Amino acid sequence: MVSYIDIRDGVFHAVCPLDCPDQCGLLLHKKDGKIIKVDGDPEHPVTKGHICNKVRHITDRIYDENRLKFPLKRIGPKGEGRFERISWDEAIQTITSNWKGLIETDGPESILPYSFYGNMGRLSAEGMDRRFFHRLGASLLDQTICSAAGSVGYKYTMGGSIGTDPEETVHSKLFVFWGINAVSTNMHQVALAQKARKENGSKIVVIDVHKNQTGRLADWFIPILPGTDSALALGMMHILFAENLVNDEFLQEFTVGHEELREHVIQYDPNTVSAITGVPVEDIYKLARMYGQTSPSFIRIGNGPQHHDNGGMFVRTVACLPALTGQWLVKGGGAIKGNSAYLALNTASLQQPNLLKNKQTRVINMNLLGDTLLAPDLDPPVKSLYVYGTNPAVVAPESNKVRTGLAREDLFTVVHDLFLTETAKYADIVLPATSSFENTDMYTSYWHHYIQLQQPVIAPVGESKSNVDVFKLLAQGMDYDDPAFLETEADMITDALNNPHNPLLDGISYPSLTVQPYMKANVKPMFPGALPTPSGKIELYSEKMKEDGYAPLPTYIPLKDDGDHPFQFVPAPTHNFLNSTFSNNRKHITLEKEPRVFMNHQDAFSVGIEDGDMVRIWNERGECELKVSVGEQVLPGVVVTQGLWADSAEADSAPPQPQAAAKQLVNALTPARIADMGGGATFFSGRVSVEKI
Ligand SMILES: Nc1nc2c(c(=O)[nH]1)N[C@H]1C(S)=C(S)[C@@H](COP(=O)(O)OP(=O)(O)OC[C@H]3O[C@@H](n4cnc5c(=O)[nH]c(N)nc54)[C@H](O)[C@@H]3O)O[C@H]1N2
Ligand SMILES: Nc1nc2c(c(=O)[nH]1)N[C@H]1C(S)=C(S)[C@@H](COP(=O)(O)OP(=O)(O)OC[C@H]3O[C@@H](n4cnc5c(=O)[nH]c(N)nc54)[C@H](O)[C@@H]3O)O[C@H]1N2
Ligand code: SF4
Ligand SMILES: [Mo]
Repeated sequence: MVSYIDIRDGVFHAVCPLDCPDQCGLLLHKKDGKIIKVDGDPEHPVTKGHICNKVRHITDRIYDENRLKFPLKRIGPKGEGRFERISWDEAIQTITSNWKGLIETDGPESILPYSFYGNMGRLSAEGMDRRFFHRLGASLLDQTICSAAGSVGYKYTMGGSIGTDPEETVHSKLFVFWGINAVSTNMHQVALAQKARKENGSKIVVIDVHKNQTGRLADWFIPILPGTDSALALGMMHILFAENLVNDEFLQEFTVGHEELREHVIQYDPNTVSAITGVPVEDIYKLARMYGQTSPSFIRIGNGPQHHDNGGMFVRTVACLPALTGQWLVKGGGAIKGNSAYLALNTASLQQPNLLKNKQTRVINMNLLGDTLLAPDLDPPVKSLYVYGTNPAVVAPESNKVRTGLAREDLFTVVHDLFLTETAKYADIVLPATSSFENTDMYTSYWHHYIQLQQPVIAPVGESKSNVDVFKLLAQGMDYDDPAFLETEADMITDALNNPHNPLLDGISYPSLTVQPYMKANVKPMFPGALPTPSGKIELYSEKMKEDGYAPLPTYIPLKDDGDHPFQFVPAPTHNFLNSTFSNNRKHITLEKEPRVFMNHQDAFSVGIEDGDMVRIWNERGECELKVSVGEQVLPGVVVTQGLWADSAEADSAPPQPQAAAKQLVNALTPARIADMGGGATFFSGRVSVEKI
């Protein structure tokens, strides 16, 4: 639907749609019907006019000449990328007649929706799509690729995705960025820390396996071996208890299991912990004492250490630290893993699982896409895949398996995206998607507490359509006449905001969002009051974990055996891309330059590799080729890459590389093993060999 603002020029409020905690308020400058400039909105209470470079250049993406403008059907082999234009009628007709056939022959669960948060809009990412697939009775997707393990781990300790209000962290005296590359991935948390450092002399500590931009701005950077962070947190607890740096009143009143924990952490003495983590004994003491003696202290828990075999237990463990020193009662103290619970919507109204009519549909873990597509005995087999808001051929683990699965001749694949992504090249039908500035949608941050409405600022590019509109068309094509598919975006937002279980949304409505660009959840102090854990307190000991088969106390569990390769492989995200988004846009590729692998000089010396050499990185799952950067940025035994690069670093539609020949595809090497909790991903728990080419 085109709104009145489409025809006017001027400056318009907008919200960043990307999967980034900051969810910046934007101002779009529009002239002659086109966005000519993107700025931060100085009025946004948290992001205050500052935005990242990626989004400053987002118009290069929105108006990229390669944006999809029409529906396409494949005319060459899967993966090759040859398509021809078709009409929307033909596209919808082809998809729905295929699905009607599959429902007859194999049942609706042979159809698998595969999506993630390429656009964080709640209607786009989990609105009309869910209604549609519920009505169809498709397989359900368990969206585990990002923060599933850590969210479950945090929940065992704290009861839900609730943490410190980031606006208050400016009062903190100590910021611990733990496994988060916040300069790239949460820049406004860094801005708050820098303000505190400047105004109050606050200290910034970064604990990471890679001295990246965030490590470089720290007052103290602590390098650690991958997957060993729980041991470091337990070593800190050992010292906090031993040196009586704990807050006994807080422990008594607000926690369960502090006596058990005190006994339990005796085994994690600094010598033992140092041997596990690679952190020197004196640094473990220094860190524990700094943490125990500084108040307020704030821990920003990142996604890095939770993308491991033991990632859930890491977050569960580190989430105990603020309780030991009573930080939850101190303004600006505490921790943030994620804050999504404060803005929890009425998902039953938004997603309408009632349309499933009590059918139990199977659930497929998205990290297992390759295995799922290749499984010989899955009943029913997945015969159709509908991909939107994600690019699994690049971002999913074990990508060679994923691509082999996508190449299956009997798999009917539809991809809805703004670009002909690596995944789209395998599709039978490709549908063009609008950018978020062409749609109405609602955005809730998972870090700060603000909610924002996006209304269309520009007209859809070409014949592109929003996710909501495509699912409405698909519903029509399937002859579904449920009222759920007739609702407007405004209706859906109203449904979603009307959540009797979340009083923090009181007063926030669709009409109020149309006049107030930024509305905040009515957040109250967390203590005193009951937490959503079984005991209502912070669970240092968790009976629920015991029931679920975990150690009930925080515990260090080593990574799984991943073969005999000498290096731990950490393929992390990068500054100028957002996952694989922007990896196909010329401006962003130019900013990012080229993909590299970071290696310690001792390792490089011992295998005869020099800075700037091209190396082959390989294991049983696959290989890739990158330029090496030798130095002190990583510990010996660890290699790190940054960025999910496109198959071809050329922004134009260069001939696609055949399957498994994409040289920069780091996920060819990553394991599709499932983490300890929540079905999470283990991108950083793989091992590799490295050799000079
Ligand atoms: N610029 C940019 N911003 C982004 C993204 C992006 O791709 N680019 N992605 C977005 C998304 S979807 C997410 S989930 C977030 C993720 O953002 P973050 O929370 O920052 O998580 P990661 O970038 O995955 O990893 C963070 C850090 O963990 C380190 N690390 C890896 N393993 C370990 C370990 O075992 N221990 C410790 N201590 N550190 C470890 C890595 O070196 C990396 O510096 O960022 C979002 N924002
Ligand atoms: N090696 C390694 N792999 C990783 C990670 C890592 O750290 N290392 N991080 C993992 C994490 S945390 C995450 S969250 C995943 C993320 O991976 P993805 O969810 O795949 O994220 P993107 O690569 O940004 O792809 C999003 C796609 O959605 C499309 N899109 C944007 N808006 C819309 C829309 O409105 N409609 C439709 N239909 N499409 C749209 C974009 O054009 C883009 O192609 O990657 C994971 N993969
Ligand atoms: S990607 Fe993050 S930092 Fe950049 S504009 Fe969007 S919300 Fe802000
Ligand atoms: Mo993510």
